[in-house]
Order: sequence, then structure tokens, then C-alpha cells
Amino acid sequence: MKIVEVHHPLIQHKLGLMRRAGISTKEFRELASEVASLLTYEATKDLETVEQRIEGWAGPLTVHQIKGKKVTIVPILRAGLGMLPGVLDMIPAAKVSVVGLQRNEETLEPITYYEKLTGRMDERIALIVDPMLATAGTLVATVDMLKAAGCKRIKGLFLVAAPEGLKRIEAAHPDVEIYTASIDERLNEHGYILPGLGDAGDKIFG
Ligand code: U5P
Repeated sequence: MKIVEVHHPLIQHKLGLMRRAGISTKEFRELASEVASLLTYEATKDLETVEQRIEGWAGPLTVHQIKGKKVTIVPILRAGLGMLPGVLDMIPAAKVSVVGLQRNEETLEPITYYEKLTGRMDERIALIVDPMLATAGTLVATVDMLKAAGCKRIKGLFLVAAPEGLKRIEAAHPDVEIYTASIDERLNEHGYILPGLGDAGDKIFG
């Protein structure tokens, strides 16, 4: 399974800022979006391009354009919305497929309460965005949903991932690619990542 922990200095610096206790909602939200942009850059390295002849300022030339139906971004409500602007900054023409899943805080299993996918999912690369990959219950359920809609190429972008969650997604969906700014130490008994970022939804929305 492809798991990429992106060690770029800008990502590491911004994630370090996000880990400080007492960070403001404004600052956390801005940084979540900025790190999402940088993860998008990394996760889209293998998009196929086709050559196109165009008229340039000094005459005809060949340029490269991304081919096909391209990308749908899949933010997971609600925390994933915090990363959406940063991903859209990089891919402004992307379609957005919104899914809502909530973790039952006792069983830690996800409940799906919203699903609005864009058309032709079978022709698109899906970029799932959620700040935290913890137990991976949410991610496994989201990938199940996307595959049921015909999606064949799926990548997940996470600010922080836990080793326990990576193991679970690898067992359930080894074809999914994971991009994260950090693989942290472990989960605590409440399913929070340590050292992590705390409750990402609360940090982004207040
Ligand atoms: N979550 C956090 N902080 C954590 C762990 C989980 O905010 O330290 C939230 C995220 O919002 C994410 C969901 O959407 O829980 C993922 O949980 P899981 O299904 O991977 O356990």
C-alpha cells in the first residue's frame, strides 16, 4: 500500500504551528488549508497529461494538459471542510463530492448521514480530505461508498495519521493511497491521536 509521509519543510513547519495549545480558530483554519494545498501538490504528482498544440505569444508550441474527467474532492463533514479551500486552490476546476460521517464516540464506529457524490465517479480520481486518520472507521466507510459508486482511483489526504488507522485501511483497501503530514505515535483510549491535534472539527469551527 502506498503511504506517503510528506517531509517537506513547509509542511513540517506549518504542522508544528498547528500543534501548539491555545492556537486560535483563525490560525488553525488557515494552516489546515495551507497544509492541504501542499499535500495536494504531492498527491497529484502522477496525474496523466496529454500534449496539446496551442498558439503562444511567439507562435505555436506544445503544452501539457491534465486529461480526462480529472478529480473529485471528497471532504468528510465536518472537519474535512477545513481542508477544502486549500485543495480547491490547487485544483479550482475539481468537482466536490460531500459525505457526512459521524463517529459514535462510544463504539468509535462511523454513521453515514449524508452522501452527495458528483456524476461519473467511475472516471474520476477521488481525493478524500479529512484532517485526522484515527481508527480509520470513517475512511473505510467512505472508501466503501466511493467504490460502490464505481470509483477506481482513490487517494486520502490527512494532516495527521495514526499507525492503528493505517493498518486498518491497508487491510480493508490496500489500493487506496494515503498522503499525510505526519504519522503520529498512537491512539488514546478515546480514539484521539497522540500527540495529534486534538478535535480537528472543534479547532476549525470553534
Ligand atoms: N478525530 C479528531 N481528532 C483525533 C481523532 C479523530 O478530530 O485525534 C476525528 C476527525 O474529525 C475524523 C474522525 O473525521 O475523527 C476520524 O476518526 P476515525 O474514524 O479515523 O477514528
